[in-house]
Amino acid sequence: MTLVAEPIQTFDPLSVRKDFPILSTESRGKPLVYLDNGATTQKPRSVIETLQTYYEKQNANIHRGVYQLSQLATEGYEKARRVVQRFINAADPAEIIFTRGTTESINLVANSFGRAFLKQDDEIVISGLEHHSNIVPWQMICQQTGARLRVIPINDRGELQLETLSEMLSPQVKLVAITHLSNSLGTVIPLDQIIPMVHSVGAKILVDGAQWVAHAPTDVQHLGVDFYAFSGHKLFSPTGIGVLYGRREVLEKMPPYQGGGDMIEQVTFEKTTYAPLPNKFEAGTPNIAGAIGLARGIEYLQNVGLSAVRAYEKQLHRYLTDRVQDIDGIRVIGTAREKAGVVSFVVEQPSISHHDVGVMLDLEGIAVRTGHHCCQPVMDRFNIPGTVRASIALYNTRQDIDRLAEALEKIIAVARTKNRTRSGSTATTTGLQDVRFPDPEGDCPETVAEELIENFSLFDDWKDRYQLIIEMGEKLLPMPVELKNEMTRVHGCQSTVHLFARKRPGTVDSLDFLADSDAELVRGLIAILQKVFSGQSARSILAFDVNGFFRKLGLEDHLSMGRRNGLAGMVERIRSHANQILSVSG
Ligand code: 7TS
Repeated sequence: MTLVAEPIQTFDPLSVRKDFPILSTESRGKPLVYLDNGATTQKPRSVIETLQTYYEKQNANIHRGVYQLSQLATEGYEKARRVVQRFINAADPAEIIFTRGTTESINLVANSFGRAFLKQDDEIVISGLEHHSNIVPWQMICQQTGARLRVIPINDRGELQLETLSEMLSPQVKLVAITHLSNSLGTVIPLDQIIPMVHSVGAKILVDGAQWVAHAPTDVQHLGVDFYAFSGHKLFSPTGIGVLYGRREVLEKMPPYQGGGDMIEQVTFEKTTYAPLPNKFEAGTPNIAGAIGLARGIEYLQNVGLSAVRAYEKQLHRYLTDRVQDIDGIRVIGTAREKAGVVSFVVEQPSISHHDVGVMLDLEGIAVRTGHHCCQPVMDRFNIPGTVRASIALYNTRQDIDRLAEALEKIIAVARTKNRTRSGSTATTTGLQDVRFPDPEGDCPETVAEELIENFSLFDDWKDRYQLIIEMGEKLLPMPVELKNEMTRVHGCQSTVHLFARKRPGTVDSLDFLADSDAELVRGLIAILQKVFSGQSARSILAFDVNGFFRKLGLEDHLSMGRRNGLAGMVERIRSHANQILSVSG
């Protein structure tokens, strides 16, 4: 698609897709379906080329060189500020502060506004929908100042309870920090109702626009916000660049957040005076290429036309919601009347952990996010550990959603068939003597490990190795429910994991263990650990090079960081039992 001066009001998603090189690549041997735009968006060719051109032809530090290159870079950076200003309709470019992203923008306000205006017993109000980055900075500043953090609750649909907000608001409230669009549930917040309420008690309002800005036009003056934060990478632009908009009158009264170069007027050892806005808040060399790339990303979106994007995505979101909720066995989490961008759900019948669904979708070339989405309080509110989340952008199509729905239907159908044939891992028992533990598979962990490595080496493709792990998990010996308690729970895993170990009867220092998880992949990993360790002597378990073994199986490269941490947690638990056995047996 070529860039045009006037926004086009209808657009063809297939033509838009051609502007994003990554969308024509494959993942796991299948055409990529990218539905994780809430985490980050893909970049159009114009943004990628802008970065390259900047580094090839314009790179220099800004605001300081007398030479032409530095002036070019400075012009590009300051032009980017004006592009952002117009994008959100700020009154003045000085109200646009470049940051690393939403997280840094919020931390800036929490620290600077907090230090200037918060005291004991003041109140900060946030909502039950917030991302951790709009919770933790406020908790930290409350601890430092003695202010209190209060939370607007959400209802079963995932909407804010505005009646409670109106009860909470009092002159003690100094700031309300709230998302514009929830990243975990897709709820759109009725800012037009909230902002006048907040201002009526003299409080300031910060809006976290991380999820919103790519989906619809934003006008900070019309909204009447005091602060508005967003990230470039969720807006078709590079990572490491973001924006804090602040009303000039408020920013003027706030002290700098960080000290350093480019934010001063004059420095002596006795006293420093600060530069005017926006430099006061931009200490050090900023992300110059990032800012220029962000301006290009915004221009791209403006050329497509945000109103057209909004209209198209509304239909697409409706289609996504309908397709997902029509699948038997799936429950959509978050059913607010006004939603955008995101559809979150759990697979309940049969119950399949969000992580397993994500891994199985990945094998079909479909990228979604799974987990708590950095919104643990939202998950707690719905009493679930996490969800599967599909989040759309302007380049997604009905075909993408059809691929997702078809893959989900297949995953559920396969799980139902397996459940019918599975012996059941929730066996109960009356005493430990009835419980079956696996017998050792070899003389020592090394021999079993070698055999496993050989089996795995028959499969080059991770997809086949993954299948092998899942099949091993299916043969796991059942762990009685009585053994699944807080004592046997292994924390630090994304899924629920229990591990019970004991000295193997009739041996000097061998270890037996049983473990189970609600996640299929983890059951497979448990089976691997069991083959290598169960029935082996504590000494040989402690001597075994487990990391080398995982590397050779290919686990290091293919497991997510969370899964690797969980696996390390299980190994740690096994090793600590081995140590205990040794200390008792002397
Ligand atoms: N606020 C919201 C509402 C977000 O969704 C995110 C990131 C942030 C703040 C933090 O943005 P950052 O750019 O500073 O990291 N949300 C997500 C997500 O939903 N999946 O990955 C990141």
